[in-house]
Amino acid sequence: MEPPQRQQLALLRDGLKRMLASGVWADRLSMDHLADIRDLSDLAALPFTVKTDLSPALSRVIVPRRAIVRVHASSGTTHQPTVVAYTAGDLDLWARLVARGLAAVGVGSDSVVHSALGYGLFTGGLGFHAAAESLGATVVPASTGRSSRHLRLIEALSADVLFATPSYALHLAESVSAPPQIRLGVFGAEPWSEAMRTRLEAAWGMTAVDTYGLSEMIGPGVAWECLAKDGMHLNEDAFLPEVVDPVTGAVLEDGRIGELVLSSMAREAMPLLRYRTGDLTALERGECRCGETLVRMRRVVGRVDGMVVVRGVNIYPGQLEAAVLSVSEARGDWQAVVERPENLDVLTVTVEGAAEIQPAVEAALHDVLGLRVTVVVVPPGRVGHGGGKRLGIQDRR
Ligand code: DLL
Repeated sequence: MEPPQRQQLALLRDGLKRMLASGVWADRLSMDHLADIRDLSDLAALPFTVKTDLSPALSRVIVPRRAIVRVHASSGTTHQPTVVAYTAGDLDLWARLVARGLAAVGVGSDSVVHSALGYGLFTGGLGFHAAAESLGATVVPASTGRSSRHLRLIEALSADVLFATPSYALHLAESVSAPPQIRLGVFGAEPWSEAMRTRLEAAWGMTAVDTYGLSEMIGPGVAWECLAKDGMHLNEDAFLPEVVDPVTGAVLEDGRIGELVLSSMAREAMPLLRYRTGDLTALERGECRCGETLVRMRRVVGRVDGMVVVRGVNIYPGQLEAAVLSVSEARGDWQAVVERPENLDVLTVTVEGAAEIQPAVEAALHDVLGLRVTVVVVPPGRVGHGGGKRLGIQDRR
């Protein structure tokens, strides 16, 4: 067995032992489960954890209350927010895992980082903040909202790195004729496409990289893209990844797209076994061009629950985004709603731009989806962006 696999097996067994000793998981796990684990592949025989297993709030914390130093919550766009807890050791691990990805793309003591991620219950702001500070960077905790202030601050403080959701970064760039130059953008927290990367890089004159995480695991810091931009390196020394068939739960081989399942056995306060993330991606092994050997996860293509079926066609938000952005005159802010007046599904996509682009956007959407879509073009600034995550396709049927 390869040494990293041996480490992962030790991590799994240790995490499971702590979960069992706490009694918190007695309804789901027993000593038999621990005895069954002889090899990493035995992970597949253990039960899954789903979002509803994590309520009521803090019921799955396996350390005494006095060991908890912080709580955060998932953004909860599709469900109730889930509260997650951290010990001091978890915060330290978190900063190290996020810092690993930031260091790989050159964030260090010479960097001035403008963080337009939300500070608060959302893990993005504080999670990235601690990591960038630990690398010695100068961090501007600008948080979300007030676009003009962001642009003024970036200019005044000569920031060279931007942390934001990709949709908000594009919104900021498009709210002025010439945004300040930024060297590097570190983006995540919502699905985004290669078309969006191209747009962002052109708008800011930057290199844009992807980063992935979720509150239930720790927040950002699960996986990070290096400058080779060839998939995100998954921090396997803290999270054990699997990709499963979303319907049957069977583990899929590397390269196949399915639901990402993660086990956070290095966590102290709230380790989770085989957590169903709901995110669709594929895993790939082998050395990256940057020399890193951690398993890579592909760009998230959507969520298991983010798909809407319109007149029998499965549609993911990422497809809409790619189609809208393929029309160069269309701006990056868009909204999509499905309704069912008179028993017929109608998908309406609202985009910002000049009225003349309407037929081009309609054609691009028809091309990508194979479906007629109603396109409404509104003047720039009407769709708007508060700085948080972009909502998916709203289903009002
Ligand atoms: O969004 C953590 C984060 C903050 C990641 C900042 C990256 C940057 P939650 O609010 O719990 O945590 O939302 C987690 O967001 O299950 C995915 O559906 C989605 N998501 C996060 N990163 C990406 C990404 C943070 N790079 C949920 N691409 C996850 C696509 C992402 N989706």
